[in-house]
Amino acid sequence: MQKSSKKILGLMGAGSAALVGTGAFAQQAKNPNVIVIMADDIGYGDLSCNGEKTISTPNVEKLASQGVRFTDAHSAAATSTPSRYSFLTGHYNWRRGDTHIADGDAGMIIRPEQYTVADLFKESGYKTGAIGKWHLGLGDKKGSQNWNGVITPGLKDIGFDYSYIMAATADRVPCVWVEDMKVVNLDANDSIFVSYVKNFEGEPTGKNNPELLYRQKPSHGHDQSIVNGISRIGYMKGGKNALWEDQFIADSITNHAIDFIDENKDNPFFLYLATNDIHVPRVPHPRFEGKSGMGVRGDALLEFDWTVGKVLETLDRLNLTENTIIILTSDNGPVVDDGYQDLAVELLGKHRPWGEFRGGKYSNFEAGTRIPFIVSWKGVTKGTVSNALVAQIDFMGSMAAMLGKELPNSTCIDTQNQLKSWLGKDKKGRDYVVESAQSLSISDGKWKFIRPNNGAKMNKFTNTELGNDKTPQLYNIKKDRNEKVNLYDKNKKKADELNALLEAEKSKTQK
Ligand code: NG6
Ligand code: CA
Repeated sequence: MQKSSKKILGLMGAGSAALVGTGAFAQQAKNPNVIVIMADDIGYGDLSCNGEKTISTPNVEKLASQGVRFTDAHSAAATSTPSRYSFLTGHYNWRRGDTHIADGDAGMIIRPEQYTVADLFKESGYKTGAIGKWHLGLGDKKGSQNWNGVITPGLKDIGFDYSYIMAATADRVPCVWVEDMKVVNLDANDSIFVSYVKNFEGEPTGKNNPELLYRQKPSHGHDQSIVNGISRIGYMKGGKNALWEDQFIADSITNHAIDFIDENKDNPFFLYLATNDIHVPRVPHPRFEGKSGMGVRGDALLEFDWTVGKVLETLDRLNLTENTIIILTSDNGPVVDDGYQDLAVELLGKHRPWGEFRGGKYSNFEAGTRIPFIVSWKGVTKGTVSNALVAQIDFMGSMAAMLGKELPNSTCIDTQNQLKSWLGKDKKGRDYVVESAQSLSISDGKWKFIRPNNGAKMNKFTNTELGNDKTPQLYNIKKDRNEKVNLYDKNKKKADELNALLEAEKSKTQK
């Protein structure tokens, strides 16, 4: 794998040159700032701009009112690690066997030699930052990190000038912030130890000491080390001063994002702002408590909306609104009970996190990977709705086009220049998208084909229909939004066509 090469991928097409020269686009400064707000587990129906009347997310609505809101946008995968891997590299997760949901002590999945979107911006003279949830491994090898020193390789080695991150997820140890590859607030006399194999002697666990779980109890899994009265996945010991407090996670992420924007107001910047909301354990700040009427899951959605509001406010204050592209999306579809007894199921009421789609996080069905997607560039986009077929994996190709940069002959073989569709100027978008969950699926916007799979029909813990079936599935997703009628037997020709496209994708290799 080469980081850069003289040989160029033929991605640019009628990219930046054509767009930059025309209309409103020409009015904009050459190198707009780019902020990606990557939510965690927020479903298509979880944001009020997408039509559900059960929740109100006004700041996201405001963003939509000045951007392009997409109805047919897709993440590459139905869980975090593989989805984020694809987003940041332009390379499908399923081409590798090691992008499954990462432990908190996983080694770096994106290695320093792999080209990333952060490299792309950095090479274009941007300051680059990653703030919030990471979940793509740190350090060289699983379990090998020095949590008490410099954790290397780290985000600096894959293009991020600045990082302030949680190593994995809020429900996985270590429960600490890592800033520029070092644990924040670490007391030198209280070293941190992490293991995903066995507990440290004398340390309580959710399993053995349920009486210590004063904040949230697990509904499934999550019964290992206890931090702040919540048991997590994995074992950790020490680092008392460095432990995050769950109710301040969103504030901490948001404040660091604001600081990053402030510090870079005079130069182009790329900020990957990955919220912890609304992943489990859901512990929003007390000021959101009870505000949604849906319990902590709904309150965390309001907290997410607050973060969006703070970003918009900061850009306004610094006069950067017109010169900043904001992309708001989510890593995968929604889940209600994801392992803690937080009353999310009981208090959901009529709210449909998945909108009109079937399944959810983990699923081959549409709600697994059909995600919220808004692209806003004030002055260029204008509060429209687009039904174009778009995919997160095109971030790399589209941004390269915007920057007038050619992508190196690297692993980013799956990304396309979709800048025109992302800015609402092309109504069609991609010819098809590939999605991965339990199986691989492909959709051309009208037809969706799911490969046969022997997996379970249900995730019985989260109560999610997984979309696994021993026979191939073909749905007319335009009409049959809920994937109820399998048309495979009636239209084998279409299924074969789509399957052949999938096969062709699978055999594509690095040039
Ligand atoms: C699952 C966890 C779930 C969540 C998920 C990753 C259990 C029982 N479930 O294994 O709670 O952490 O992994 O979510 O442990 S993701 O959004 O980061 O992919
Ligand atoms: Ca997720």
